[in-house]
Amino acid sequence: MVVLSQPVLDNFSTIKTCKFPTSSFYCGIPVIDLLDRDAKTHIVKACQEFGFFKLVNHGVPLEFITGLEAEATKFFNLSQMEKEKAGKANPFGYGNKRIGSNGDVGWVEYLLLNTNPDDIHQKKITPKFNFSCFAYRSLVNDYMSAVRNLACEVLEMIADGLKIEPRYALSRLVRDEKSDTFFRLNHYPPCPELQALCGRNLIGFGEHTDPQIISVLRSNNTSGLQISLRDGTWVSVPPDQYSFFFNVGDSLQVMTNGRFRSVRHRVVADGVKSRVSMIYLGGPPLTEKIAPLPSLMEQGEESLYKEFTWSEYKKSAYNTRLGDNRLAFFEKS
Ligand code: GA4
Repeated sequence: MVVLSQPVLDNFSTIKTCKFPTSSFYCGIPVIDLLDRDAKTHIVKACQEFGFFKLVNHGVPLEFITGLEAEATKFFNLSQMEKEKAGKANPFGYGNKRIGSNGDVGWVEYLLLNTNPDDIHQKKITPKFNFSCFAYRSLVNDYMSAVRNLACEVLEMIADGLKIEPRYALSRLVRDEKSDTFFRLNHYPPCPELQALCGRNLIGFGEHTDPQIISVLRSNNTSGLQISLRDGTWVSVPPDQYSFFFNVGDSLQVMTNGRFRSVRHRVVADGVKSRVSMIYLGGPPLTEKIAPLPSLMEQGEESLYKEFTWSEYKKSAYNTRLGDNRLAFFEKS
């Protein structure tokens, strides 16, 4: 048995660890080529079976991605004092280890942004927080608009694949100027001490589902992302810095009346390498009603969920712990 010395334990005691080998990769992750003419069929299948897929040939210019990653790395390399000048992630700004406000922690530091000027949470932003002071404001804008377009293209392919009408029924929600979209830059520092001491890795971001419609993730070449399969088995996703990974969120699960699966996922910090990821979390406007799309419902099919607006769902989600099943409160019994 390995006994951890007290200082090492003190540093990590509240953060969970995991003995999962992050380097034994699962080879069954669906890979969709955007240029494939059957892409929409493959996307629908992947969203039903996994709630997750990798997209290649996506057309987002590499310089948008590498430029933003370089600036994010510069930011995370600043001193703690400099980073804290971004203001606390309460709820938008810089955060370190604490995730949300209900006691969750992880081996992660991050910048969390929201693009909706109407969000009541925005009022809580500390006066110090002014994202435009960062050199990469325009890089974030270029990246966000390219990824938003990509997310819309994928949502329109989903609508086509599911025969939803009109085909912009889903994409309009994230395209809307009032779309409640989040953007998250995460840095998972390596933790060699713990790995050397007991062969365990720290949980960077605990298991959860994303509340929004669709999430688009890009990371550097460090592993760590794991998804839960339908049978509950956790598998490691091979990293690929040139591709995007798409997650179905809770709202899309509801809008497809459970046909699509909001995927549970988590991130395990690497023992030796830093992981940097950027996630676009495409959400609807706050006032939007989240319900199964009428053109998808078969005759006599009933909604599995009670009616709610995105604002109601978000409010409820922010009162939960990271790993909770947030949709359970809205399921019809
Ligand atoms: C999970 C997905 C997004 O990262 C996020 C997270 C949010 C936060 O970090 O503030 C939450 C989490 C996420 C769901 C439950 C609540 C809120 C932390 C948490 C414990 C930005 C989001 O939208 O929901």
